[in-house]
Amino acid sequence: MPLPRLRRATTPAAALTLPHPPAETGIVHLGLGNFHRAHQAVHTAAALRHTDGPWGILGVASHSATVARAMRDQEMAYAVVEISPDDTRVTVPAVHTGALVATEQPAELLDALAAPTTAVITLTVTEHGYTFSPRTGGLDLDAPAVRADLRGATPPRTTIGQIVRGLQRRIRTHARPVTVLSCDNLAGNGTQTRRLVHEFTQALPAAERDDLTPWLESAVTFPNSMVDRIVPATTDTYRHAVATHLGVHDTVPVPAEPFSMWVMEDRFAAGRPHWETGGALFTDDVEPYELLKLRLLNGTHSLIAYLGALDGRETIPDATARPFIAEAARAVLHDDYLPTLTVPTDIDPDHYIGQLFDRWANTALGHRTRQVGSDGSVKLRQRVPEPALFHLRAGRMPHHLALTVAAYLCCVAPRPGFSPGPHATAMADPARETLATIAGRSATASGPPFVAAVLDSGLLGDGLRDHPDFAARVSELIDLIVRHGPAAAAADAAGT
Ligand code: CS2
Repeated sequence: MPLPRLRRATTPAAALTLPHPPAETGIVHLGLGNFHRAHQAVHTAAALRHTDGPWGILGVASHSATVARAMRDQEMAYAVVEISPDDTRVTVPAVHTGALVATEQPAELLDALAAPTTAVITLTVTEHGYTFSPRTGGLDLDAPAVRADLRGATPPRTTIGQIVRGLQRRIRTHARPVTVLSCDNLAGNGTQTRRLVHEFTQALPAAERDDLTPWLESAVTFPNSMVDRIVPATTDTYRHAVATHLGVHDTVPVPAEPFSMWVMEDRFAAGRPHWETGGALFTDDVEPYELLKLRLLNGTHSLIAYLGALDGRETIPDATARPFIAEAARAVLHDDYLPTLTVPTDIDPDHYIGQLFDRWANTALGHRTRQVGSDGSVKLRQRVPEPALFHLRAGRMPHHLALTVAAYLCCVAPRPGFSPGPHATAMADPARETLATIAGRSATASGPPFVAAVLDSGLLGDGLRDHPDFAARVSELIDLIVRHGPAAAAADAAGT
């Protein structure tokens, strides 16, 4: 007999983290992906268990309708399947009050952003969703979607365009304050979002700017935040886990590791849930937490993913089980990233690092190298250039950061006669075309001129183009990967 579909009524009470879904929507969330559903939604449900409030979340999917439709079919319920090698826990946060698809319901989206009851707009749209210019790191005013949003003849499609159009409507109707909270892996994610919103506003025709700029200054805050939870893509394994644990069929469960961390600045313009009772930490200075996580976890993760994919490994735990990859991960973490950080006083670095290796080794989770390796062009810019410059300016070569860039370029820049393997080939990256063009101009995707041209394109920020020694080291390591494989390159980076 087919299982009943997951709905609040069919869910065993023990799995429901909230006895009643919130009645009011106080948060509009852009980016209804797995990460949000296993992180912010879970922390919000945990907070609401302690202190009730008008903090239901309206989830907005940017493009794909699958999750939003399934959630609507399931009365906004979905399961979080928390997986560790020895345990599986299934819970149902049910904290959403609705689910929209931005491309299908643009008017509802703007209404929600402008609603006087909306106090917080949160975002998990991935690094790629911020429409950064690959050259300036600011808003990409050349991107056709950004230009269309600035013209405003059609509903806004970019996240920044949607936010600004929503805020514009807000100021025209009631001008109540609101907070925009980025929960993406960007250094200074609030500061960067604020910059993009201001740049978009400045690029609007004068007549359309209303009093937007002074109002943005006085009524809208953009706190910085650090978010952390490993959340792979959903597969049938997790649907089966829900069926086994809850006896219902959920088409869109979310897998997650047990670990979860959320640190934010307490600068909310119009109130917020008591997230501290749901496991979040508030601080005046998020930067040390952000950099710690962005470099030690995300930076090392990228190296593991690229070396792993080139070595034919499908998952991160498979990759870290390879001694040369575990060694390279330790080296990049300890030698190249750690010296660039001020570790927050409440974190014990040895414990934190030990935990990272345990988290990456979570075989039950099956996080794929292709998922972590995707969008490297936008991710690496947040992870690699600053630490690399820290060392280069002090006259030291960060060999394992050079290896990270080399392995990335081997995965996504085509070179004749070399196949990076199926996991690298499956990595999506907005810069694939640009890299192919640069490779075409340099005759091949290796050699110092190719790497110099990549650095010159601004793909990894500005500073690295002034360090030809870094380009030369990346080029040597590319050569080793192509001729002898990733293990040989890792041995060379380690100086062995
Ligand atoms: C990963 C992150 O895909 C990636 O680039 O490094 O998604 C990572 O799993 C999360 O940031 C963990 O919090």
